[in-house]
Amino acid sequence: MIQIKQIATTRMAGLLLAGCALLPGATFGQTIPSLKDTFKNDFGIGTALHNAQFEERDPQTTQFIVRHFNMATPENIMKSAPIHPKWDTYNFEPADRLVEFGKKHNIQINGHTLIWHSQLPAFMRGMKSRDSVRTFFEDHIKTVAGRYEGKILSWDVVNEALNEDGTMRKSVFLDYLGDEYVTEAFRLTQKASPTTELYYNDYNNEKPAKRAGCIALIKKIQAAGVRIDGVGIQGHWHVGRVPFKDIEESILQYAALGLKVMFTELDIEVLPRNFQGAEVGQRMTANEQSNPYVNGLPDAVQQQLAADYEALFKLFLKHKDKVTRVTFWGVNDGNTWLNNWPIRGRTNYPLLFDRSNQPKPAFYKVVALKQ
Ligand code: 9MR
Repeated sequence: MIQIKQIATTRMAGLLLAGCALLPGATFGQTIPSLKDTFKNDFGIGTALHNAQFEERDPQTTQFIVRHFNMATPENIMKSAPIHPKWDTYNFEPADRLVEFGKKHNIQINGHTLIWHSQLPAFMRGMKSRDSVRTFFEDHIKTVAGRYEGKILSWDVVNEALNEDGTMRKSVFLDYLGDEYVTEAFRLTQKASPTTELYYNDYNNEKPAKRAGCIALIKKIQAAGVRIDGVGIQGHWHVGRVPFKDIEESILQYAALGLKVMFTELDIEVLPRNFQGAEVGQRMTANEQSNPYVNGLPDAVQQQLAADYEALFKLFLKHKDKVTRVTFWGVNDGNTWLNNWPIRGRTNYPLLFDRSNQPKPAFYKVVALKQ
């Protein structure tokens, strides 16, 4: 508390001083430390972006993003439904614009995602033959990964292929291609895009059972002589319940396989939820208690959120030789997916910046680790 107050006071003084020297068009946001610069010797700092942001519809938003992030993941536009809407039709325009945005602002792009059971194109629905699934699988990877060869840093080649108990998740790919499909996806991506880093990405894969399944999957890919460069732990956690021990153990175990470890979709949600993870198909019914902070976050929760982020970044820094990237799933609390999932229209507060891009106590705790 005291520390935050002190930082806040220092910040106010800083704002007043810096305010005198601001260039035309500059915002007060520029007077706070830049996240990406703060951690420039440790790991990349990323964010998920949607169209309005990478189309630069609002110059202040662009300025803010460019100041704090050096990596970006498309929140939706590179998923198979939007990028491959019909058998022989691809919509590359948004992804091309994102790549341009990255080039212009020195932001590396993490492609998300080639093979995922969710957000599949409509023509995949009801697909009932091995041959057609195989054709989709091969064409999709070849065409999409091929197009961005040399233009993006990495691909989440396969996303969320596992159940909570570590077994393979039932999907159209598992049903028709068997569990070899994961290795095969990496093999095809490597061929189509040889210079791109290749990752497996999932949520809850820091938990022991799912982690064991994830390790088995990785070992299988490696045993087949196929390249896998990293594993993404999404990091959709809940305030006061961040599984620090499991996270640390996972960093160690994944790194021991020779992989880069990254936190790819970080957010810490503060609203009531009766399950953990990020299974997009799961929903909850709204009731009187489900949206308690419409008028603001109570101080106790704000402080807990700050403490959780502080402990998390302490852990990331401890293992900075293994952790290569930390990506937040959204720029600020106003555009997080958690305002609409698992219940639509809630007021959530899972990120470091509030709805006006102002830093929250969690931001100051995180940057203070490097000061
Ligand atoms: O944040 C994304 C949201 O806008 C989409 O509606 C949703 C649909 O599938 O996907 C969200 O992103 C997910 C990511 O692609 C994979 N891991 C879980 C993320 C949150 O659901």
